[in-house]
Amino acid sequence: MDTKNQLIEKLENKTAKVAVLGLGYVGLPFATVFAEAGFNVIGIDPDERKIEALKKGESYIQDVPTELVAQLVEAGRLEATTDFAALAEADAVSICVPTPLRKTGDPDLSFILSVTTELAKYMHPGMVVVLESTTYPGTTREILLPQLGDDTDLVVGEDFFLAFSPERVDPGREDWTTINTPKVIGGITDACSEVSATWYRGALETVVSVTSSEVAEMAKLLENTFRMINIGLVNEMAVMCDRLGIDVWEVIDAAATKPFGFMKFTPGPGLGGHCIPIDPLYLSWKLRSLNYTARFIELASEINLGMPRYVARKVQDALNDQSKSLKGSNILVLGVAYKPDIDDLRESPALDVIGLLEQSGAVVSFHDPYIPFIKEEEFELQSVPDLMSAVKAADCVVIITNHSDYVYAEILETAKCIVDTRNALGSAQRDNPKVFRL
Ligand code: SAJ
Repeated sequence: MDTKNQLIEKLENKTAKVAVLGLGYVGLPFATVFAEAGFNVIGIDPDERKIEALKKGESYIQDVPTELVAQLVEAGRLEATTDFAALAEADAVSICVPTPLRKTGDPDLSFILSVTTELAKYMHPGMVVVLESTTYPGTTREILLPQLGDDTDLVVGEDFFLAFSPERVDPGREDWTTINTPKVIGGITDACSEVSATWYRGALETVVSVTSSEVAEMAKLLENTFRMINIGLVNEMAVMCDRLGIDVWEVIDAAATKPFGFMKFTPGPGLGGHCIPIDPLYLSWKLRSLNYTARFIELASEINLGMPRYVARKVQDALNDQSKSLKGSNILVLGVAYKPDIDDLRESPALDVIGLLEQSGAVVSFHDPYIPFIKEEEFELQSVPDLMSAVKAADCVVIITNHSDYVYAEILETAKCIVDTRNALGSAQRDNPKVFRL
């Protein structure tokens, strides 16, 4: 039996040893799902704290229950190590490392490059490798293949199999999970697509095979660019409606009554998170290298990046209404996580709003039930311990993230004035003189 069919047999009977490189919000759910499905999984991550926690049977990811980790570790289904040498025994490897942006706005592939260099040391015939990290089209073929194939004399599609499958993890979501969210996967060759899809079908409910790794890479970028551009559109609608004296929230609700051909997005203080503000810039960066300007992405990014400043101006208008200046005023920011009811601060526009207000001399504090403190280069702040006394003391309260924990009626009653960037107070406050809305 040839290498491909031997590997397929091990994947189908789940005797294949699975390795997951990177145990963050994508890697740990992936590792537990494949372990639950019956594979023996070893998680590899350079962060000792993560490995120690997992060895003790503890989860550090909101969506992965500690009881599940404990049970899988106890059963010997899930192991964890910082040592990449564990890859020597692996048959199926999933790469789930971060793909952030550099300060320059260019893609930072350093995490992919470092784990690929390690993986190349342990490559052997009969391995399948799948990259999950969001990246520009061509990364799997141009970056991983040379290191995993050419440098090891292994022939892709015969000795080893290489594919891309975009992660679709939405932190905090309970309806769509790693197991039931349809998973797109595409290989360097047809045999790579076949082997990798066989592996994934051993644990995931719906696996959608596409003809190449580039199609899979681009599908993910379309998904998230679609969101980023539509959020940019409604943010610009908010600015235009403000100029026109029209309630943008009522406009959007009215448009959303259309049962077809429309998808509701809402304006906000900017674009946060680990995906939406970042992934599209991987695409525009790649196209620039091909002398093409991805105008929609660049325009939407410009609009979204301008929203924190737009909000800071709203705060200035609200204070001006009380004949107060920004300088010296006490501003309370409510909600700093990048979206409601989660504890993730990555790329949160709240950080930009706070920075801008502080630059104008305002005295800024924040409250967030999920985030106890903020440690940025420009400032460090603790979440205020007593919410309502802080609301009462503030010259202006700014709702940046509309966590469902807040009792907005009480905040409305107590605050001197409120800038509501999420329509958290509802359109009934449209004519309330102390409420300023996007
Ligand atoms: N946002 C708006 N207006 C909107 C929607 C979002 O301002 O109408 C803002 C949010 O406040 C946040 C940012 O955009 O700051 C991103 O929001 P998001 O809802 O897209 O949340 P994410 O970043 O967690 O997106 C994830 C994505 N999942 C993956 O990339 C695997 C995205 O593809 C999902 O569609 C999204 O969750 C989801 O549907 O919740």
